[in-house]
Amino acid sequence: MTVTNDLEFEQTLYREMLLLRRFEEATGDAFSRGEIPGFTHLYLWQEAVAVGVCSQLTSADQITSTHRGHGHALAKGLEPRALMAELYGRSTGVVGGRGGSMHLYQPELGLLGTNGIVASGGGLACGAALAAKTRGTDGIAVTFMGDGATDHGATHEAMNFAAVLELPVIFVVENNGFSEGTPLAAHAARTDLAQRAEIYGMVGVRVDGQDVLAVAEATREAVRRARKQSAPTLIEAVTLRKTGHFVGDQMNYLLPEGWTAFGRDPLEMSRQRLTASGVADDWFTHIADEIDSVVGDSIEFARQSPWPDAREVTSHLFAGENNR
Ligand SMILES: Cc1ncc(C[n+]2csc(CCOP(=O)(O)OP(=O)(O)O)c2C)c(N)n1
Ligand SMILES: [Mg+2]
Repeated sequence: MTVTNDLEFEQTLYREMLLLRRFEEATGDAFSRGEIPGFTHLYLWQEAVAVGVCSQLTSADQITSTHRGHGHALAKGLEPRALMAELYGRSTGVVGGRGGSMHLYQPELGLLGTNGIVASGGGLACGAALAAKTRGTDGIAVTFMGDGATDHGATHEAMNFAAVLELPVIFVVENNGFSEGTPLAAHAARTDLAQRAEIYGMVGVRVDGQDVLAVAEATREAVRRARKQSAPTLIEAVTLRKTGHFVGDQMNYLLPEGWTAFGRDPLEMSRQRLTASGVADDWFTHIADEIDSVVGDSIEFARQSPWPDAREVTSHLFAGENNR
């Protein structure tokens, strides 16, 4: 059986994508109200990538993520309350309110960190994959990165390293066409990023990043290759950035010809397919109500949670010295 003919499976993915969508919409609103400090990048309209990829992983498989990482964290199983409280800087957040949006860690879920340093995740994923291979587990590692990260030297090193050491790593490039205000064609002469895999000696596939089943299917194959053959794969998921680079981005830069922020909505695509397969409107209403209450609850939880204790500001800095 392939992943593309299982109705219940797609319903699960739809629900998950809706959670990511509503969570990010609520995050954007809370940020605009001044309730969330710092800086935040939303994962709107890229939901099919995180959800499709993570649907093929176990909690023993590690992922590394980016500055745009809330969706990856949720798709890997992070509790909405623990994420929202972290964004609010509260002690009940996943890392006690110390990390915020770009430093979300929960290794027992396989969440090896969102990360504000562009292109830093590839090397970390290689490390996790090397550890799994050395220990003889069948764990694998996935690194999510943007198109911008593909032209950073650290990504080249990581891909070469994974290929030459035959590591069970999947490089997922979310090609949303932009690196901040720079369109891909302004920093890459060849914009078909999957073809780069060939020079490293690994398999590269380009997939429709708005189609959650297509992403899941490509990942299933890459996971098989990683687990059974200990071979890396590069998946380029073609997607789009629905909004500005960060919440508050005025987008007063030159948009490339043909750019439209109103491309294909992964949720709508999935909904149409489910409807055609006989899923009734009631089901969608029920799921939306359920998700709205989960997200609303996460906001209330975050608001009511205490701030971290200032006396613990130096905790977790040194191994074994957590109470300094
Ligand atoms: C090493 C490094 N260089 C520059 C930046 C500033 N920066 C933050 S996000 C970003 C754009 C990344 O684009 P992409 O990888 O395509 O991800 P997207 O924002 O599209 O998801 C840049 C240049 C950074 N955080 N780290
Ligand atoms: Mg990008």
